[in-house]
Amino acid sequence: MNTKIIVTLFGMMLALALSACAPTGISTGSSPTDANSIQITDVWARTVNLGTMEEETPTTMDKTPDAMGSHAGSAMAQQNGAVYMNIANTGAADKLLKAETDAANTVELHTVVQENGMMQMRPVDGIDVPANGSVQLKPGGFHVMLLGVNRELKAGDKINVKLTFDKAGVREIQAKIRAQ
Ligand SMILES: [Cu+2]
Repeated sequence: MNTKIIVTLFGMMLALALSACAPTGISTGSSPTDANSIQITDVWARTVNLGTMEEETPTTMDKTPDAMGSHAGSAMAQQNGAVYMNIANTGAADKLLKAETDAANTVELHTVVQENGMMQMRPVDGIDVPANGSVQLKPGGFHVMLLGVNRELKAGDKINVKLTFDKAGVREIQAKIRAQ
């Protein structure tokens, strides 16, 4: 315990001494400039209909609410959505750890895996953003899962999304609602 503190203190003193010598400082991997190395673009979220049957529903052939109890029930059940985006990184490897939005009760980070010929969603503890690379959140792959969407998400609307990265910290972005 004591040696740990001493080593840490020594490390801090060494870092201070070195940064005093070099005006630009040392790249520690957690410097504030890391926030600038993450660029988030093409942020969009799927439209979510909260079960109110609107006149604009294009296909009525596949949905007959009164014919099936499950459909009638699903109108009452929670509606889920997803947010997609491209995350580019010009710096060291980073990781998206958390996503939040007030448009859903619960927000998770998901991936899609193929199991026994079925595509299944799985929660992940984070989404790696490679150094000097990018990761795309897209249908059929990584996505921000919105569980229990609490308002109608219509095409053209926007929702606020807060992302927390391991190194870049918190980024607040807006997702535009799109049909696909
Ligand atoms: Cu999902």
